Amino acid sequence: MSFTIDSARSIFPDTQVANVVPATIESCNQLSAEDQLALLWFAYTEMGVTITPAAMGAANMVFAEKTLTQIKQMSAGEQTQVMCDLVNHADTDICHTYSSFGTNVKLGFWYQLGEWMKQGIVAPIPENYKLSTQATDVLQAIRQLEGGQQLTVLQNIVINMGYVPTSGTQTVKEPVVPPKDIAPRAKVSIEGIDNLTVLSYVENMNAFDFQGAVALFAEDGALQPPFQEPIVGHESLLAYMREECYGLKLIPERGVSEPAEGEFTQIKVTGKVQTPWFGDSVGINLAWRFLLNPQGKIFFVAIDVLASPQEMLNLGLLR
Ligand code: EQ3
Repeated sequence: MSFTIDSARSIFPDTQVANVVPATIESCNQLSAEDQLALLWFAYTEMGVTITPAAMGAANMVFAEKTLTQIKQMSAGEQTQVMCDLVNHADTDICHTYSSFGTNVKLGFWYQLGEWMKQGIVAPIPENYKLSTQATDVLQAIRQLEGGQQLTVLQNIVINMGYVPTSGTQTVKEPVVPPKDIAPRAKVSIEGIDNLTVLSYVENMNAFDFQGAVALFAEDGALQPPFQEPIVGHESLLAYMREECYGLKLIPERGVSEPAEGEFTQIKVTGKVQTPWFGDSVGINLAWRFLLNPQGKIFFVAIDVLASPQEMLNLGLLR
C-alpha cells in the first residue's frame, strides 16, 4: 500500500494539537462586530508583546497604503464602520481590497490602525467600553492560552476578516525578494535526527532559500500549515513560502525517525518557530510530521501548533 496525501495526514496520530485555538476563534466569531473589535483590542494590549518595527519592513505595506490613507481621512464614525465591516465580511470596496492582501499585509494593516488608535488618529475603543459577558468569557479563554497560541488566535482572526468571496479572489502577488535577502546559511542539528532531507529543509527555510526548500519535496508533495488544508505541488509551495515564510526562524529541538509502509520514512520533530513580528520574544511550540518517500523526498509535512509545552517531549515512538 502506498500513501496518499489524505492518509499521510494521520501519521503520528498521538500528536496533541492545540485544538483550543480553532475553538477560541470560533467563539470570537460568534460575538457582535463591536465586541470582537473591543475584545481584540484588549487581548492585544494585554499580551504584553510588541511588534518589532523590522517586521513592518518585511511586510509589503505599499499594498495597503492607499486604503490606510483613505481610512485616516474619514470621520471617527466612518472609521468605526470600516472596522465593523471588516469583521462582518461586508461587501464593500475596502473589504474586497483587504481580502486581496497577503497575511503579512493584513497583520501590518491592523498594526497600523492600532498605532493610529493609540495616537487618536483612528477612532479608539471608547474609554470604559464594557465587554459583554460572552466577550469577557472569550477574553478569559484567550488569557489562559500560552503566548504562541494567543498569537495564533489573533493571527487567524485578523487574516479571515474582510470580504469572503464565493469564488477565488486574486490575492496580491507580492514581489519576489531578490537573492540579497537570503539569510546566512547555518548548519542545524536536531537531537535524534540525522536525515539530510529534514536537516536541509530547516536550513533552507531559515536561509529563506525557498527554491532550495521546495526542491526537497516530491513533485506532488504537500505541506500542511497549522489548522489549514495541505498545499500541494512545487508551484503552490513556492508561492506560499514566498508569501508567508520570510523572516520565520525554525528552531527544531529533537525528533524521531521510523520506517513506515511502502519504504516510506516518517519523522517527527518538535521545537519552536519565531515569527518576524515578535522576534525572539515569543516561540510557538510546534511539531513537524514528515513523511519521506522511498527516494528521500518530502511527500508530506504537517506543521502543528502543540497543545502544551510537554508535547514537545512526546515523540510518539512506536512501541
Ligand atoms: C488594532 C487592534 C489591536 C484592535 C482592533 O479592534 C482589532 C485588531 C485586529 C487589532 C490589531 C491586531 C493586530 C495588529 C494583530 C497582530 C497580530 C500578529 C502580528 C500576529 C502574528 C502571529 C504570527 C504567528 C502565529 C506565526 C506563526 C507561524 C508559524 C506557525 C509558522 C509555521 C511554518 C513552519 C514552521 C514551516 O516549517 C513551514 C511554513 C509554516 C508557515 C507553516
